[in-house]
Amino acid sequence: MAQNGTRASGPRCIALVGPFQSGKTTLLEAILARTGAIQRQGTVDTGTTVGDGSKEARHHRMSVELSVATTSFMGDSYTFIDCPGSVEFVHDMRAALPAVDAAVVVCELDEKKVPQLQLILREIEQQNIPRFLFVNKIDKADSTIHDVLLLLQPASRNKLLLRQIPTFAGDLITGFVDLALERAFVYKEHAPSEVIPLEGDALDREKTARFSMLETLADHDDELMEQLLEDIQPPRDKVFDDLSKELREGLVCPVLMGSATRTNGVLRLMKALRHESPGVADTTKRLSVKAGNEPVVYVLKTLHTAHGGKMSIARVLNGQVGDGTTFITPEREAGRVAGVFKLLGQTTEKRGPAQAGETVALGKLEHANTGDTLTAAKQAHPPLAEVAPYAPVLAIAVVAKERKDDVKLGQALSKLLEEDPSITVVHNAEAHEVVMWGQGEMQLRVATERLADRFSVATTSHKPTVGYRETIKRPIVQRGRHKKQSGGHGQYGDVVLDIKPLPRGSGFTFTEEIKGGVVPRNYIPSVEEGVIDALKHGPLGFPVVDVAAKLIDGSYHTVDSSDMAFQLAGRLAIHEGLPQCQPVLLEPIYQVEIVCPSEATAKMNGLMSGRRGQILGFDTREGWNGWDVVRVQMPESEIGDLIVEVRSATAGVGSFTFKFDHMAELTGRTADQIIAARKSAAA
Ligand SMILES: Nc1nc2c(ncn2[C@@H]2O[C@H](COP(=O)(O)OP(=O)(O)O)[C@@H](O)[C@H]2O)c(=O)[nH]1
Ligand SMILES: [Mg+2]
Repeated sequence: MAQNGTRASGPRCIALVGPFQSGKTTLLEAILARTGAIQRQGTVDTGTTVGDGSKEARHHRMSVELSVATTSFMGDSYTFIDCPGSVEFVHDMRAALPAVDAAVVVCELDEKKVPQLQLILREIEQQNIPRFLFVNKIDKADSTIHDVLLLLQPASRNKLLLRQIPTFAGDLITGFVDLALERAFVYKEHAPSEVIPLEGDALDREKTARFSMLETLADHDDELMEQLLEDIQPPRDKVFDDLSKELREGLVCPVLMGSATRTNGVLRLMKALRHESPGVADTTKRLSVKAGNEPVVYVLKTLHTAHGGKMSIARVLNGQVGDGTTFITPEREAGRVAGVFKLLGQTTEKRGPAQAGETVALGKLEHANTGDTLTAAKQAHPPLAEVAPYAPVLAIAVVAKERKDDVKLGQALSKLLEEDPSITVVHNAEAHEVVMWGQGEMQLRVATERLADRFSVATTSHKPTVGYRETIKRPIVQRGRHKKQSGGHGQYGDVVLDIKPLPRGSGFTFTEEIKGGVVPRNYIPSVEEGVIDALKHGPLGFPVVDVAAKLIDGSYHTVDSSDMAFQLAGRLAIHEGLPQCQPVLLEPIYQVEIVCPSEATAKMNGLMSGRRGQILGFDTREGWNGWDVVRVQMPESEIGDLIVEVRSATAGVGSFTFKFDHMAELTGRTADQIIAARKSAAA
């Protein structure tokens, strides 16, 4: 084949991305088998693939973190990053994308999966990553494949360009025609496809399809446009050059096809990557890596392995990295490399220094995090990319099964967060809970499994405590007298409080109007302390808010009065007064913004009415063809597992963000149940 003049050289780093279950892990396996990195092609169903090698991934039969494997093809090194497709694990992909030269977006010809494809493409578009589409599972497709572009184009912001068309025997797809090469191939199972003559019906279809491919390319190439208008056949090299150039510039997204399970179309994909994919030189330009001799690397993933300790999977973008290379970031010293490893899934192999373009695991960089830009230069390199995780949508409270593991749990959690920055941990001091926030049920389940398997901390989990409060609806003037006469020294404190409800959101105020020193000045702060303490548990069992307490009267005893006695008197007044003030439960109400494909918008209505939600309005989602935004108000307790239902109503793609809005009174049966539950928990 003619060599393309602008072909990138050196090691490549390619992301395999796409909807859940589209066949990325299987495709990686096929690539590794085809390029000779492994002897036998394993399968996901038997748990024998290089990707998904972790205990959790095998257990759930799905990718729950990215897998990295390096192979070589025709003298060049290629590292593939197999990214999980589930939205819950999307941060792994987002954080890895800056490092790659190109992405292969694996998809299926399934209308139901188009929104998921759109979601993934959006991430790639936002980071300007050159991308190919690989239409997988072609062995299952039928003749409707003619409509590939019709089905998939709406998901993509740039123009899809069909590079191959299938050939049929009856309804079965038996091979393909490569429109750039103008050659026909028949698929052979687990063997390279065979070239066959291009003739008959296939030739006619090839002519039409090739013309439309060239037309798409000509949109950005005037010379080609003229050639097409004058019916001149452009030279093959020019077509390849254009394909490569327009791919790099993000103008088009070439579409290839095949079957990962049968290793069909895999060699073509590798050749397309070899000839058309950008290399590290383009990527350093895209990321604005400063030229120089010093090493610059981007950390795309952090792992804590059972044996090797901490590993930072990193792409070398400039210079050379070896044992002993000492890195800094703009904020800190990141550590000193102890071991450079080649990765093949879970297998690590120690190797020599890594050159620009290579993707390797670096050992023992104690203070390097996912997303860091590291350099060994004296001056830190500005961050090449900043990928903030999405705000979490689901929380669980985690408790170590054994009390003695409390400290270990804290340490394990911090390692877990290093591995997956899309999880956050919040300590709820009021409820004495460690609350783990994440992107979905599966992610949190896997997180607790990792705590047990990898960090040896067994935990249990439960729903986090909702931030209920209570307040009062009526005022009262209440006396609180603490008096004890036992033997010698007695205790005496006596106060009268004017207790009043305050408007919602005011919190708490304490004032005094003591005349004639009936309560001596020095005891007044103690009264306030006692009141504050008593308000921590109101008559319904919750912290009391939106109350004013004014100290208006009282009495004291020259010998028996003390700070303690006045504190107790203050508490007593609250304890005895509040039950008579018509206490009422307050629950936190949140403003929730749900995003979903428009077909699912109507379902959100039903979802809300079942969850005491109130719809505030609908809108089309800006910049998202076929998506809506639904704004609702909803109690915190109902948001708990909302994501589970939103996802199931939207084939996994819907999501939401939320923020606290206000506290609202809650009465009736729901309130009674909450109060009863609190009482029995306290008992
Ligand atoms: N028929 C068919 N099934 C495939 C193909 N590629 C993958 N699969 C199956 O699709 C399922 C999901 O594959 P997997 O590689 O785990 O998808 P991932 O979630 O994208 O990594 C598995 O059951 C695979 O065996 C293919 O080309 N043809
Ligand atoms: Mg996978």
